[in-house]
Amino acid sequence: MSEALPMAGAPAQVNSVGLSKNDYRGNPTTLCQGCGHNSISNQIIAACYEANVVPEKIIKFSGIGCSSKSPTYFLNRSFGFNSLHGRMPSLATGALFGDHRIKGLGISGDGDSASIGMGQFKHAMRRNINMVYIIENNGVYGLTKGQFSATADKGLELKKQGTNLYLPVDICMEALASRATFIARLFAGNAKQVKEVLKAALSHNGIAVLDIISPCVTFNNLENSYYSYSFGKDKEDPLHDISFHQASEGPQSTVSYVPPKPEIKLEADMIHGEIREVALHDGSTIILKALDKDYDPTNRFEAMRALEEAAANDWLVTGLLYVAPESPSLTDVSNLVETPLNRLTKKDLRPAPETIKTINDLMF
Ligand SMILES: Cc1ncc(C[n+]2csc(CCOP(=O)(O)OP(=O)(O)O)c2C)c(N)n1
Ligand code: SF4
Ligand SMILES: [Mg+2]
Repeated sequence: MSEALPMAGAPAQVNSVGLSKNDYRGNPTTLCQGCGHNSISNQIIAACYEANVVPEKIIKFSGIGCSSKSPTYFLNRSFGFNSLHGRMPSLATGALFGDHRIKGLGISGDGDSASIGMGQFKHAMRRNINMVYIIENNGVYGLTKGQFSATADKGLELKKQGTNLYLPVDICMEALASRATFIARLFAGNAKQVKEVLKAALSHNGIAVLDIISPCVTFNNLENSYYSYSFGKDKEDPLHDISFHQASEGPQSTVSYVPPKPEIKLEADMIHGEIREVALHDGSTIILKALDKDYDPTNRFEAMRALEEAAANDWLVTGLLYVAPESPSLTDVSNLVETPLNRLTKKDLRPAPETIKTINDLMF
């Protein structure tokens, strides 16, 4: 759907935090034209604008790769840090621990997360750090000229690389095994779905892993590759339709992400039947409607089954695969004081003289 052009001289439309869409943009992209990563950056801008995110409350992280360059192309008002290759999760863990009021937005690649960074990736999951973790997955190391990554299909033949001999790593499967609390597989060519799931992910308290198939138009866009636009378009099998739903639009018939805005009165509009509602921590809700089955995204077994079935049939199963909305995040279980650690002064940290005396008396 194309955006309506603003009228000359008309004030820019603003969201409920008083920002226009331009306030969410970044620098012009330097990636190849048609790269899936650019589509994802555009949806990040749209999702943050529509979800009324305050950019200063987001911190951007990335590793190394074409994908990891992306944070420069959105949210110019947010702080960001480009880590070493594969080291984004540990850097993010430290920073988010330093200020627990901030939400992380991490962009990584399949090379960055599934090859060199796999160990780091898994520990970020089990710690449930408060971050949206996007893997822009194209099956190759785009930045270093298209070598096979750990997610490349077995048997894939690329002109300069020959044949890939190894079985692929499935990022969603790894996330599920590592106890991630929000897992979605998406396709960069399905902009609306990417945007709606991103909005839900931004509301999730804990780690939200988005494995977004993002074709590399330069090094991996063969017709038969899992990571090509043509494969994605032909074989995509959405778990649920996704649309943004306003109460004024009448009875709800599709999957919706509903932001916590007072004017939306969901209850009156919901139809019953094959609808699954998942409440997120900030009061927002995602509602899912299974297309051909009653898909329950809170059921780990069902998520595993959906992934196995898709792999066996060469489907690209997309949508929200799994969510555990009640799981405490790293900062919830860490018994932190209300003031962020990075705002505590020496005075706050120094024990009172009587406390020091008690400790000394115990020791000596
Ligand atoms: C420690 C280290 N090893 C290797 C590299 C070289 N290198 C840079 S980017 C990259 C792979 C990037 O692939 P991916 O994360 O999939 O991103 P893409 O470019 O495909 O988006 C590699 C191997 C590096 N920069 N640092
Ligand atoms: S080389 Fe591939 S991944 Fe890198 S910018 Fe170009 S299309 Fe995108
Ligand atoms: Mg890659």
